[in-house]
Amino acid sequence: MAQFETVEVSTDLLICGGGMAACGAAVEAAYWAKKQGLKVTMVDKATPDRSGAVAMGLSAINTYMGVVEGENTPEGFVKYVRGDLMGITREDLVYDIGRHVDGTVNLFEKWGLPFWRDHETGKRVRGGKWQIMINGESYKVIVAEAAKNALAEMGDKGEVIDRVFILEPLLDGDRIAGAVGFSVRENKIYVFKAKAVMAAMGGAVGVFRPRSVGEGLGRSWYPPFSSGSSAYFTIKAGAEMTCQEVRFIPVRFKDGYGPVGAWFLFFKAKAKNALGEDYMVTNAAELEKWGPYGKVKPVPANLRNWLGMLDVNAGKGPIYMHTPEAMAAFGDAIPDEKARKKRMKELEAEAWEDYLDMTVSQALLWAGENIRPEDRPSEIAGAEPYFIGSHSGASGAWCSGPEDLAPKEYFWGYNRMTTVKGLFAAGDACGASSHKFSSGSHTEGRIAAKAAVAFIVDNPSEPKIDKAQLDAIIERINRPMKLFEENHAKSSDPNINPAFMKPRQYMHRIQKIMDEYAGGYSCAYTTSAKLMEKGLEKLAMLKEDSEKLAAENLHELMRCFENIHRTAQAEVHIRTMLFREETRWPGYYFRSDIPTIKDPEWRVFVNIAMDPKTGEYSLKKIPVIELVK
Ligand code: SFD
Ligand code: AMP
Repeated sequence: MAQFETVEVSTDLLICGGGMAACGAAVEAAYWAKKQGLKVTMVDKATPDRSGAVAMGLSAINTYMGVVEGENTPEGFVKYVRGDLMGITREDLVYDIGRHVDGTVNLFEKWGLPFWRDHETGKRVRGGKWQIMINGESYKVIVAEAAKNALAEMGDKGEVIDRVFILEPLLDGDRIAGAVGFSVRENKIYVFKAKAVMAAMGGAVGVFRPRSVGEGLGRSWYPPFSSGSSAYFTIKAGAEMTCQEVRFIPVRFKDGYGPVGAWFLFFKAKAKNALGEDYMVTNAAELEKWGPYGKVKPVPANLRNWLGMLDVNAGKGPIYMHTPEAMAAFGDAIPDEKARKKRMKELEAEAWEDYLDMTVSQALLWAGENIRPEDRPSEIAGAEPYFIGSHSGASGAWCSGPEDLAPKEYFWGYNRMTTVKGLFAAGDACGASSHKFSSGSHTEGRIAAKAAVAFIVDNPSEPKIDKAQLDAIIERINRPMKLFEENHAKSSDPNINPAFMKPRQYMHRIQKIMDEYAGGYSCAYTTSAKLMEKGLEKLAMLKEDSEKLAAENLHELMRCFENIHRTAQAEVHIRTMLFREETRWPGYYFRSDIPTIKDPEWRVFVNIAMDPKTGEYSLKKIPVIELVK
């Protein structure tokens, strides 16, 4: 068996991930670290040019205030996010994004990202109140280039390491000391020693059974390579986690997973049931049941889902996005025949570009199913659950807020530092501040990096590495390939063996458990205490069996540990849903044993932490403090 070489990297700030938040962190850290003579290292399991959620590009920037233009304010943003999350959000964190995000968006344009501009006014074209339209196929390439340039300008104090999968945190008592990872291309284990570490490894996909199975397996809305590493890393370090029950169920164009935002907001399309009824109108009375949040405008994303689901459950599905109607309405408003035809052609191009910029598979599916959006409506459906702190979910680490805004309960020294000293989180990794999206995640990376550099300046001592902990991790990395090597000859098919389990088999098992016991799409996102207790029992057995994961090559080795990362996310999710004795986000999940919202009793955050020494979980309620009236 090939031996792993151990490579040691000493740095000051270690940025784990190469996505939107990590690229923001790199740009900002380079600026502050240069002044202090500090080193910054960014490590991505892929390569930042095309890694993470923006790999395929995007067609809109979903968070742009337009403060200078007088369009929105950070206060308005806080009210919007609070409403959308049914009252549960960290207003200090959300406000902090709101007041800084426009500066980040301006940088994107300076770096070369093409924005849609109104021909007459020259203004950026709004997709919706908070969204602006971009020609964003190369969005990530542009953002990554700026990050790499910033680090390159630091000379030997700045480095980007590609294709290294970050596996485990290293701790020195209650302080972070670095991380261990392995190359997915070479037999190398990387030991990173750092004074501060940023977790920016995205969200979690593939925890639940996806709708796309069989030949469609791997197709998902959020990237399949976001496998819960941020959650695992922060949980394993002992950080307090928040909102782990708040999964996101995106309604998407069915099977291609094309996002719906541009259709609802820019094209002003309506979604209707198979009888042609607008469920947002016919089911509006249901909103009364969900307290003050049913009256919020726009209707919270989970309640929009819920109203649609009621029709599907009543046998009125499928639900269709009425693209032809919406496109025709644009044309009808133009009396001149020539101008109307020209506008219709533009609209057709915009409809296709929306997906060619962001979700190519949707454009392929339209082509494959002979769908012209101007002629035929498309089916939409709720997808499998995702864990994504930057979008309309909220799961992530519990982080300190900004000094000038955060109440004392939410402040412990450094902005976006987790409850572990020196460990920071941004983007999907940072919880309770939803609706950051791509621009807000980059902004949060910048905020966190600035604070991380300040932490390093205040805490310049080298953390100590615990040799026993490191040796155990290295042994763990070696095990799956060793297991394969020693046992594969016991059967003729390398995937079926009495001595081991391949990562794909493990993945199917965790997805089945989560789907059936924790409210996956095939159970209409419905669960109950008894189901969740059973699910936890099965997860415990799965965790035992994870010792039998085997890998034939480095790629499968990564798959093994991706699954182990997903399992940590799965466990905190079930435990937190079980703890919260209400149904607060119908349309995301529904507790059939406690089917109502309980305000104000449960208008609280639920935080969960694992003790790294014992592996025991503890949960607690934390008050929601309203800052914006
Ligand atoms: O339409 C490891 N998002 C949208 N944001 C917008 O602003 N506009 C949109 O139009 C958006 N839409 C959308 C979006 C995403 C996707 C997939 C689609 C459509 C189809 C959301 C944003 O993309 C999202 O909010 C941010 O990208 C989040 O940023 P961040 O940094 O938290 O996550 P990332 O960009 O996915 O990066 C993660 C990085 O971590 C790496 N990584 N590296 C080392 N070791 C490990 N173990 C690692 N695990 C992961 C990844 O490689 C990556 O570099 S719409 O639907 O609303
Ligand atoms: P999506 O494509 O669903 O991810 O949505 C993109 C953006 O539009 C996000 O900011 C959503 O919250 C928002 N959005 C999507 N659909 C609607 C809707 N029907 N009403 C208001 N906002 C929406």
